[in-house]
Amino acid sequence: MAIASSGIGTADIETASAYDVERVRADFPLLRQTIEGQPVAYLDNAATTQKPQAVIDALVRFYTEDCSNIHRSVHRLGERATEQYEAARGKVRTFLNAASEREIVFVRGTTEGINLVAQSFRSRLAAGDEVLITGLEHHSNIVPWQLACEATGANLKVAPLNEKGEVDLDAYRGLLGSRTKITAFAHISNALGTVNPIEEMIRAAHAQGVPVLVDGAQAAPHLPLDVRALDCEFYAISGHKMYGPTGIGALYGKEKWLERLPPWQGGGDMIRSVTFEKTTYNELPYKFEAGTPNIAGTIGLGAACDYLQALGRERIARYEQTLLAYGTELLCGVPGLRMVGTAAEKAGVLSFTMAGVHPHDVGTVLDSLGVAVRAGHHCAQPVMDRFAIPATTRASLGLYNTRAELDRLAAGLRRVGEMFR
Ligand code: 7TS
Repeated sequence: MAIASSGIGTADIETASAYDVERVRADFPLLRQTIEGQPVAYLDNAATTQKPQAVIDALVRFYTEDCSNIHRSVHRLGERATEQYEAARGKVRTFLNAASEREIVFVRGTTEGINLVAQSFRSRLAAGDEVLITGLEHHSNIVPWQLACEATGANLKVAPLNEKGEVDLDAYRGLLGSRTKITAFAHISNALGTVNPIEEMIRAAHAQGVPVLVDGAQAAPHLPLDVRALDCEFYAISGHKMYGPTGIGALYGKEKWLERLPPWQGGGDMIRSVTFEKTTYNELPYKFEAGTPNIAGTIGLGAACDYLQALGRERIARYEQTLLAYGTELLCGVPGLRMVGTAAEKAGVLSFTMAGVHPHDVGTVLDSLGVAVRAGHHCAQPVMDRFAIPATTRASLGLYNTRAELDRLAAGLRRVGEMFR
């Protein structure tokens, strides 16, 4: 599934050239905006992505024509809202290739998906047990496990990274053992772009009987996904990083595991019956969906799944790989620039430092040129610590970015170098 960042073959170039990026860009109204007299070069896709008209229309249509609560009203607005909400679940199931819609829980995003598992999993953790993560995790795949460990006396173990920003697989395997109760890792690192060899990591965990949670926040917009082939127990995604709305995401969980885990939030819709003496819970996936959900957002997420499927996820991945190769070469030629994260398998993230210039200054100068990047620790402070730097500047690519935008990025960085010399 991972795509090599080097050695792009002729077939890939042919596929990439068949990809009409200008047509794709026309689907995204925000990209028509100018900043400082230039069209915005939006290179902050790892933080959030822009939305195609089809997603915006789905939100507007819901609020204009179908607004109602779900799973309760007998009137037809309620029926329409429920139908669309559940249709979106089917789209996410297809997007992830899950076996059943019972395995798709709607949540606020990846953060909430991970918190759901970490919280529910407390019932299975005791003093001396271990939770294994890696050194490249986003804070949202660290802190929920720290909270679970604090509450239960379990210990958090961390597999280290090498100089390129790859997980040391031997160390990872060595840390898996009879005490390990669950392991959680990112499919793709937001700070470095590393694509983890998750198939191998899942196999290694399963060989020890350890269930796996994959943080798919950065993979969902970039790679075709198949949770059944991966065989992971849990996979978490965020709508807003895959061209869908904010405040909505999904947690895939194997039915067996979702049945096993207790609910983590109580409220309406997650119950079958309630008395003061005893409450019984609703069937899957509703057991984990307490309260009125983000109905419009869910429908918008379904529209984003449709959009990515129609464009072709394999084609998107190939196109972005050609962009990454182009951008990497350009940036490596900028004087004083050091790339942070040089894994053999990478997705479209260019994280770097510039000698003698603070990343925030780099970001501010680029903004004045209409180039939007992120500067900071990217909610992955342990990654920064590993490379002994406080922050990086990060350009992260999406399916609508172009070589011309990367040219503008590189020209801007040369300008930064001259300004701060
Ligand atoms: N996991 C990874 C790998 C992420 O990149 C992010 C967000 C999250 C989890 C959390 O996702 P959320 O949708 O629940 O917030 N990453 C970033 C980023 O790189 N810049 O801003 C948010």
